[in-house]
Amino acid sequence: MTEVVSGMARLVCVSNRITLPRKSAAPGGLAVGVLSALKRTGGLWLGWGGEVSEHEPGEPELLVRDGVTYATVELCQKDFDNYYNGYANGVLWPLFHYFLKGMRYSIEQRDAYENVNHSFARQLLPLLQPQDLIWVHDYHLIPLGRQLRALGVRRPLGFFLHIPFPNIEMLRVLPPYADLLRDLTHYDVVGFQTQNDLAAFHSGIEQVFGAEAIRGDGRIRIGDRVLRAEVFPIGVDVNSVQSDAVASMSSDGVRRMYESLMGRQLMMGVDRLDYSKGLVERFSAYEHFLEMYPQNSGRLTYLQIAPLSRSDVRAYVDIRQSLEQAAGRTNGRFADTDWTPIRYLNRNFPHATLMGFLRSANVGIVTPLRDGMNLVAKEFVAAQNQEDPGVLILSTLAGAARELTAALLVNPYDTHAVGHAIQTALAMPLPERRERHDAMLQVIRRNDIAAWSRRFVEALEKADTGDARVRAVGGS
Ligand code: ADQ
Repeated sequence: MTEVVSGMARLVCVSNRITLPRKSAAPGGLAVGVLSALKRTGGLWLGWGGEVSEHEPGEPELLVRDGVTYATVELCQKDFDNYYNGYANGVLWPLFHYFLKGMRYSIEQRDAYENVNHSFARQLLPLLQPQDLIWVHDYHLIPLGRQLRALGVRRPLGFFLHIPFPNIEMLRVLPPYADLLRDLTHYDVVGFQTQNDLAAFHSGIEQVFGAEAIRGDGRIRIGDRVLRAEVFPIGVDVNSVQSDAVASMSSDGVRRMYESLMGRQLMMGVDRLDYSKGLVERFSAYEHFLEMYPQNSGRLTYLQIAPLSRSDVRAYVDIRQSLEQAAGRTNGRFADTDWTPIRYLNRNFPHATLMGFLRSANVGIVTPLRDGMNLVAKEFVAAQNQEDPGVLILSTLAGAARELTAALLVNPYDTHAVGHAIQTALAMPLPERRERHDAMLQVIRRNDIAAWSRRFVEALEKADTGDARVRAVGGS
């Protein structure tokens, strides 16, 4: 068990969803990140439990485990439709990932977003203690900081965006884009995954508040408020991924998968079923690969794990259909009586089993069309056998490409180039694989999950000592 670091301040994390202990972990990078931050420091985690309730939300339900208090709030059907599926996942998610085609804006949804944020703030308020540092996560809860301030909260408030931040020319498509930027300035610390995202945020701040708002030292001043906007690349727990991967190699699930390969090489992808993950393009790249390099026929199995997510949103129904067709077409065209080129599975696995699958893979394929970071890329690197590592094919449009420059970097839209990269990966000699892997392992160790949460919490602590406060003059 992780040792809980005790200190003066208590960490309070707020995110749309929470993952309760002992429930099978919902896939998603945010939950992985928040939980490891809280396991290190102890504290409170407030968020929606994932069930739609019949009535308006009452008081949050509390559960205490291993130094962490889980506060579960409820969402009714109307809010689930308008706030969660509507504004968060039908407007902000596509917009922030540059998919305007999938975006549908409506005032009702915008109002629901505001109301649910207000409800979160109202439910959090009685649970707060005088020494708390409050860390809000992701695009569902951008207005929460302003709402908490309006309710009188004066403690340091941080916000971390797990997904990309769009440049002002894209952001301006959103009718209330200026409000969204203003809301972000109510936090003391605003964190992004990459320099690109930070630069995009600056482009928005300049547009709304003028270039003089961004000071030479990187801080942002708006009226009497000062905030810090910085880059905090999220990472993984390298040692725990490694030990899970090694241990699960002898588990029933991983052994069965490995034996079923019958000595074939394995290429592996793990993504939530989401249009931003580039799965349709990836399937088509694999088809090109099989066309261009027929000598691989019967020699490589591509295992794609893609658990369903947000299946009530129209765009997700469409992407699912396209993928089923694409997998069916490739298998129909290239399969043999004893070989299926793509194994496509829409289900969850225990995290440790996934890590064992990744360790078994000769090639990890991570080709999102746009991604805040992408933890699977980092997990793939951490899970490898250092003596004989597999090769990572990584999209230049994933935040992780900023750090994992020793991967085989590809443009996910260039399906021929991705097909070639698969061949290059399969043929790569051991010394080159080791050199690339060593370089990537060093980076993910330096920027691991503990470093991410420690750096963010330190920035919040600085805000607490008055270094960068977003306080109204006279605030306590
Ligand atoms: P996601 O879009 O969910 O995260 P990602 O970063 O890849 O994407 O994280 C997914 C996590 O869920 C990984 O830890 C993975 O192992 C796990 N997972 C995926 N499929 C699973 C399955 N079938 N069973 C069990 N676990 C599974 C968002 C942003 C990313 C950002 C993260 C963290 O979209 O860009 O990296 O938050 O900030």
